[in-house]
Amino acid sequence: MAGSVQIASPSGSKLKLLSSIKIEVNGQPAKQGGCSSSSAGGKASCGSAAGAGDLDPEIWEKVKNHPCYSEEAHHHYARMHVAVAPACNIQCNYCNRKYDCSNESRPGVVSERLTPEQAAMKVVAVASEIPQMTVLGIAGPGDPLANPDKTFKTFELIARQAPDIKLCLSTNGLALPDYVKQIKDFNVDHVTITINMVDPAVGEHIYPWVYFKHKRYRGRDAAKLLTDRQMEGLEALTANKILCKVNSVMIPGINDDHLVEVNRAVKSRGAFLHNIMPLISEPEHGTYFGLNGQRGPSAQELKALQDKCEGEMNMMRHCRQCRADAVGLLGEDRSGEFTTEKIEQMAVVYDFESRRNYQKAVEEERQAKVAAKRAEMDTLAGELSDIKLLIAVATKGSGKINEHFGHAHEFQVYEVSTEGAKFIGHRRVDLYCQGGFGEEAALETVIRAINDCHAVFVAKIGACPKDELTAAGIEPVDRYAHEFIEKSAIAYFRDYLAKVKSGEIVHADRGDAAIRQGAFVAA
Ligand code: CLF
Ligand code: SF4
Repeated sequence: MAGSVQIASPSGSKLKLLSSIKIEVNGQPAKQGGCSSSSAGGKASCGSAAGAGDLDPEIWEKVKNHPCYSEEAHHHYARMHVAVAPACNIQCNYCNRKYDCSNESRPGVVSERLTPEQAAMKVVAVASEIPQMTVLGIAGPGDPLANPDKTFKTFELIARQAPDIKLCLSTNGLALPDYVKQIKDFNVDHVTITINMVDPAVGEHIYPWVYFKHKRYRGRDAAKLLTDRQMEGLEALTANKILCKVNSVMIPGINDDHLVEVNRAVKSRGAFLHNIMPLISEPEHGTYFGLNGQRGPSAQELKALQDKCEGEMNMMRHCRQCRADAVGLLGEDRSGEFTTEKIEQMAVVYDFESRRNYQKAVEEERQAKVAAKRAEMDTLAGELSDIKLLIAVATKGSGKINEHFGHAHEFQVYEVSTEGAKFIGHRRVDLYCQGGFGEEAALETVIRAINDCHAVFVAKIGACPKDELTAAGIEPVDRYAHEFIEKSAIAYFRDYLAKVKSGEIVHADRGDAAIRQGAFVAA
């Protein structure tokens, strides 16, 4: 039936509703689930790559299936955004307000704006189609807290209609201190604040103005007001045991060195995770920075800063700079499948039982992945070497090497050493395979994007790209097709070390790689 929603309770009974906001499960209003009683702890001893054994159990409950707060989870679980918040209360020099908020989005993307009612319908539709979708975020297209009525109305509707979905919010922080109580009352237990500076002398080069309590502030006064409000908001959130992530945009020559100080400031106030993102500043996006030639960082500059900041508070390195209406795993974008028009034609069945069963199977696969990695690590025991390699991986998710070279929209990059395999980022690329043929120009961009890698792991690859990658010094590897990534990276590294020791190869570091500019285009 067009536009209808059915909800199947865990016991299997079903209710049929007509695009209605009032949804009941077994005759009772559905309640918000999630982990609202958990303690954030404000501890910096946990982070994005941490697993069940590394974290306080209450925090693990909060992050274990949140694709942004857990690197490990992002291979398996999806998020979606609803673009219900158009207005903004500040101006960032990397933002053109024709497009989505660049604090959580790639510049140059325009999302489909929704009312809270349309947004709730969309969430139920997506959750019924994508059982691994566990988190709903509001991240624009402006600032969610500059649109508080729409934002909280949306959360209220979703909490009622899809109570097993975690709620997430991203803000520039200016209005945050005024909404901490509401955030807590609505069980929003993950909040991101974009903090690019803690020194107004730096901030005045990033923010031309902020608008606060009916008054526009400019220059250093604007930056001072913003940083004071951000710190106040962060402290209030962590005091209320709400898990906080801090996003920072790395702007070479403006705040790149200063972000180490930002890292210290947010860590001391209890932030859980720090996500340093590269500035994307193409002139065609029409931002102040883009039009004035401000460059973004290279892949190695970004990694060096992330490495420098990595301490007790881990760094998020798997951010994809989503769009404000993103849907799917972080590396994919299925928003085109869920336009309002298409949703109105869908017969939606929201089945808790099948969602739960799907997620149970995901957990079993995760455990198998961890066991395989541990077993492979045992074979490296006693190895002493300073060598570190980067490996690019073509994957569709599930932590496996399961994508063809020519079909990859991005490559995930792992650093492997005697310490093990660690996810360090992703590189977005142009699709090599176009209508059955290899595209030469795309191959050049792929090589530029993974130029710092020694090998690329793929499920399959043709002879032509194989030769060109080899000529560029990047070894194409398809012998681990459909196996787990980290286990395979460790096995490759062990063989590599053996070849270095035997003199078969000479190890050499590789060069830098380019971060692809341009808007995020749906696959
Ligand atoms: Fe969305 Fe952000 Fe919540 Fe994630 S995104 S509101 S925390 S559910 Fe995630 Fe996207 Fe990066 Fe954001 S990958 S842009 S960090
Ligand atoms: Fe743009 Fe977001 Fe900055 Fe507002 S907070 S100006 S929407 S990047």
